[in-house]
Amino acid sequence: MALIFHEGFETEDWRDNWDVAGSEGLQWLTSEKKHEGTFSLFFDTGGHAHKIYDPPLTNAYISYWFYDELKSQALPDEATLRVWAGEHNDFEKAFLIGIATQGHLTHYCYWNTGVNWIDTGINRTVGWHHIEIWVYDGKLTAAIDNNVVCRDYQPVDQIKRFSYLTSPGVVVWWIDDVNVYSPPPHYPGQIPPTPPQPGEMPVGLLVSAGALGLLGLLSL
Ligand SMILES: [Ca+2]
Repeated sequence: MALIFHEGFETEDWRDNWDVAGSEGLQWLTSEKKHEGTFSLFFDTGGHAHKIYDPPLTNAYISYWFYDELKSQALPDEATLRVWAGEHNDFEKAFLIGIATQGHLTHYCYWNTGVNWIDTGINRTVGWHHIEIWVYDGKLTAAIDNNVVCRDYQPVDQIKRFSYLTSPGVVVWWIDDVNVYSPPPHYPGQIPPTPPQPGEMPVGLLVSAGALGLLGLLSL
């Protein structure tokens, strides 16, 4: 496994690592909420940030945390993480996950173009929630709070871009501790490596920590 990107939103130069084109001033660091460290990134309505991978990632894992304050309006729109393959505006090859009042007001949802918003059945609650997305073997699997909600979704076979977006007039949210690995440190259903926050640790230390975790399991 290799950690290829980490963002804890602890310094103002976070913008150097992201593209916020078109929504400058709609997201900012705040200590009001944080998953780790002192700050998280607050997204006001209409906020947007994304990363581009060229060439696209074909064997990768995205992990991040978001804070849901449960305030939303019953509008046909959403706050989402959008994971894209193909071209940037190709909804045929996009996967979206998060808060989607169009899909369900009190559950988290994911979206794909074939069936539109899908209710995960997982209750929205106030606090931090963990999203994990794997793209490997030409398909996508996603989990919320350790529950796999979408498995082996095939229209998304690579990550060309991933985005955070809050649609105008809908909801706000906070994001923290974004990690991108390629290849993934573990796969759906496998026990995650320890420690769970790779932070600024060198890859060599991560491997050692994972090996120690495995040894710990074997000794049980
Ligand atoms: Ca942080």
